[in-house]
Order: sequence, then C-alpha cells, then structure tokens
Amino acid sequence: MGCSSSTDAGGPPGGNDPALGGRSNKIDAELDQKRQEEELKIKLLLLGAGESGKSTIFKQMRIIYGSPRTDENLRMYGVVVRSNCITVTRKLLQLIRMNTTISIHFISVAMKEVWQKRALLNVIDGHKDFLDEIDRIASKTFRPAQQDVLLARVKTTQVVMERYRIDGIDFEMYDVGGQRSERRKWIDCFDSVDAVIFVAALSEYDQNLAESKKTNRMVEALELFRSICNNRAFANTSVMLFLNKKDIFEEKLQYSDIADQKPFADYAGPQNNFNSGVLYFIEKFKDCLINDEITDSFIQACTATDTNNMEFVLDSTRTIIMTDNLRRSGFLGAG
Ligand SMILES: Nc1nc2c(ncn2[C@@H]2O[C@H](COP(=O)(O)OP(=O)(O)O)[C@@H](O)[C@H]2O)c(=O)[nH]1
Ligand SMILES: [Mg+2]
Repeated sequence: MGCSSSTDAGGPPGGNDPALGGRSNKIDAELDQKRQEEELKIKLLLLGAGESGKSTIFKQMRIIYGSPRTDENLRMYGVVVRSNCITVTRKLLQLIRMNTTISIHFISVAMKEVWQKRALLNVIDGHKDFLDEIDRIASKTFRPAQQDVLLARVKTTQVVMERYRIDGIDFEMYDVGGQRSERRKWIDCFDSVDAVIFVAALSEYDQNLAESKKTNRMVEALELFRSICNNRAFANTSVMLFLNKKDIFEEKLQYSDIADQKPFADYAGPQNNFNSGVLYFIEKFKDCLINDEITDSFIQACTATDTNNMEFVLDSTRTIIMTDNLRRSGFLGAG
C-alpha cells in the first residue's frame, strides 16, 4: 500500500548514526531535566496595593537568600534616599507654620512635631528614620546601609523577577506595581503561580489612597484581597496573607483609634491594643473569602523592614507553601 515502512520506526531519531543518536539522547536528557526543574520550581507572586511593602519583601529575599548589591546599585539607592528625604520634608513643611529661620536642625525638630498628622499627606512612615538621620544622609561620604535600602521607596512600574535556589529548590519571585493603574499588568504573571503572597499594611487603616483621595487604603486592600482569592486563576494556588507594617501599626494605635475610622466603626476591642487590632483585621480579611477558607498559619503579621523578622517569616512561608503544594498535587493527604 502507499505506506512505506521505515527501519527507523521507534528507533532513535539519529537513525543508524551512533554519533547523532548519542547527541539526540543527550538533548532529550537535558530537556527532561529542564522539564523536571520547571516542575519543581516554585513560582511566587507578590500582590497587594501600592506601598503595602511588596518591594521591601522582594529586597529582603535578596538579603536573606541572594547576593550583595554592587557599589553602583548602592549609589543609585543613595540618590533615592536623598530624594525621599526631600519629598518627606516638602510634604511635612505644608503642616508647619514657619516663623523662624530654617535650618536642618529646625526642620528635623519641627517635622517630629507634625509627624502624627502625616496621614493627611500620604507621607511614607518609614521616612521618619531618614529625618532622624538627616546629618548622616546629607554628608558627602554617605553610602546607604542595608537598612537605608530597605526604607528607600521607589515606585514599582514593571514586573520584576528574581531567582533563588534555597535548600536545593528553585524559587522565582515576582514583584509588581500596586497602584490601580499598574494592576492591569498583573495578569501577565498569573500563569502557573504556586503561591501568591498578598501584602496589606496594617498601619493603613487611617490612610487614604494616593491615587484616590477618598478611598480608605485598608478598604482597598480588603477589596483587592477579595478579588484575588476569588479569582479562578488562583483556584489551585496557595494564598498567603502578610499583614505588614506591624511596627507602624503599634505606634499609630497610641494616638489613632481604629473605631474612629468610618469603615471600621464596628471595632469594639480595647483602644490602643495591638493584639485586638490585629485579630480584628484578620477577621476582616477572612470575611473576604467566599468559598474557601484560610487557615491561621497562612496569615503572618510582619515588619518587612526588619530582616530578623522576615527571615523567620519567609522561612516558615517556604515550608507552608511547599507542604501546601504537595497536598494540592495529591502527594499528601488532604489533612
Ligand atoms: N516602618 C516600616 N516601613 C515599611 C514596612 N514595609 C515597607 N515599609 C516602607 O514602606 C514604603 C513602601 O514599601 P514598598 O515595599 O515600596 O511598597 P510596595 O509599593 O508594596 O512595593 C517603603 O519606604 C518601605 O521601606 C514595614 O513593615 N515597616
Ligand atoms: Mg513596589
């Protein structure tokens, strides 16, 4: 019939040439290895509203599991830190009544006085540390320390990815911009995500969005969390919730009551109480889930600028994600 038989049928693609066959086997083996690595690789996606702390967690991954920054990169951060100082100073000056000569010393004293009103102007909380260190930062020999890099704020406008090999497992971590205008880029990295780390800042309960002055930031974070958790793209993805900026939350509770904020007027816990405040917001986030539930081990209160804290948080997160991945793929019981 019209069908010619081939001596190669089922044989190696290299035919009878042993050299070609050998090369082809090697390529197959390499492809197999790549496929296996791809399957073993854990893809982590950081999501959350703007300024919640995603990029700071991304930076901590590098400090804890990656390589040190180059001098050139640190020089770039030096410029960012100084520019952050100018921004925070400009914003706070709007709150200061000026009736004396301005000096660096005057500015730093006056700034501290108006600090508690900063929520009115969307000032980045961590930049108080820059004001406290203004002499060091203004000096000619200034070279940003690790903590300066963590506190430096650069708005993320592109999806960025870094790879880490931790205890023999490959991790890919993606960081994205959080402002409303940036969120349409998120969908590009939704494919085969193993875990989403959703970051929300606890301290935002009394602040409004930079991009929509009437929207409370915590309300926005809750809505965003609701849409992520109930998104079909993440039906088979572990979702971790990081309630970040607990250091600022604790400080703010001393003078800014949760129940004074309209969306959270139902807060009935004691004033100025850190634990009650955290539990209250955990319940708010849990209420966002429609079909699923989130166990407490998937929720972490953290301070992204604190490397010791993040080392602990990221380490336990790794274990939880890998265990959850095994459970999802059927290697572990549903337990
Ligand atoms: N004090 C304090 N500052 C934080 C914390 N997390 C982030 N920040 C600061 O908040 C600002 C915004 O953080 P960033 O990671 O850029 O937010 P992103 O927009 O979600 O990427 C930066 O200046 C960070 O240094 C935290 O837990 N505590
Ligand atoms: Mg960012």
